[in-house]
Amino acid sequence: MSEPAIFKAKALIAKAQHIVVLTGAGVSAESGIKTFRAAEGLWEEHSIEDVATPQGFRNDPQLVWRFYNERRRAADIATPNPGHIALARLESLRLLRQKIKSSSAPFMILTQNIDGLHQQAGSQNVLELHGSIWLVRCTGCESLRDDYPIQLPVPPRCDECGSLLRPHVVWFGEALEEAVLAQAEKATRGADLFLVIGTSAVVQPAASYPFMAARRKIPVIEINLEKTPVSEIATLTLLGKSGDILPKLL
Ligand code: BJW
Ligand code: ZN
Repeated sequence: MSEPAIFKAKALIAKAQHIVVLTGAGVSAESGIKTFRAAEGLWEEHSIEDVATPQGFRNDPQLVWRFYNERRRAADIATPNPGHIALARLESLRLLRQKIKSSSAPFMILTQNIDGLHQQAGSQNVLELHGSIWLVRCTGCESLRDDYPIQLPVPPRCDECGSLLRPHVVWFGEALEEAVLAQAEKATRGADLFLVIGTSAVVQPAASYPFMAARRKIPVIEINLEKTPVSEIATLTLLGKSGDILPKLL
């Protein structure tokens, strides 16, 4: 990746007052978390319909829980990589620099990831679009808990009402939480720079946010190993690992 591109990206970041960052599985790849759509990715080993849809869970909750128990184990041993840490540092520098109070935050991460690694790296303003692997929801009484052991019994049942528990994540065909959608759209409308990092940008509605920003003529910087649909509208596409590129942008 060329030095002039890094220089241009740094200049856009220095000028921006309201940075919104959309992240995907690629940002956690260097922490040892599998992505979805790569060769040897999660969707090569598992059928999407079986493990990431409400119908799949209804048909075989044991299979789905074995999948999420394995993901909980992987997320538990993972630690933030230099990409996560650079984003957290960028946010803290922005908070120090913020001079005027504004209704839009100076820095916000919209993550499709459920692993919690941005928060573990110290990022404060993180919106989890697809939920969290650490939250478990009761399909009966809707109670939400984060204090279950890393490996749950298969399938787990609610202490309160005995109903089946499910991971608090968003599967295909399920709507994102309304409050989450509203916050993501508000942040995107208030952004004056949009970064898209480590996502194939094919899953809606997350993939639509960089396009919304581009329609408002906001610069969009993409960081990915390869080109994606976002590359068509990006001001800059920086090809490479986010853990290598992000620290260079500070
Ligand atoms: C690196 C790297 C390194 C690797 N450095 N880069 C409009 C049009 C068409 C379809 C739809 C539409 N609206 C809705 C849909 C349907 C569907 C959808 O989008 N389908 C498309 C796939 C066709 N969307 C939904 O169903 C959504 N729901 C919805 O819209 O509901 C509407 C509704 C309203 C009212 C009632 C009912 C419904 C929900 C989508 C939920 C997605 N869920 C998952 C699972 C979450 C839980 C879990 O993690 O288990 O989310 S699927 C999976 O994909 C996961 C991810 O968050 C998501 C995105 O994947 P991501 O992060 O992009 O990963 P990859 O693997 O694809 O890409 C990794 C990238 O990183 C690659 O580009 C690499 O090159 C790169 N990379 N190493 C930098 N080191
Ligand atoms: Zn319950």
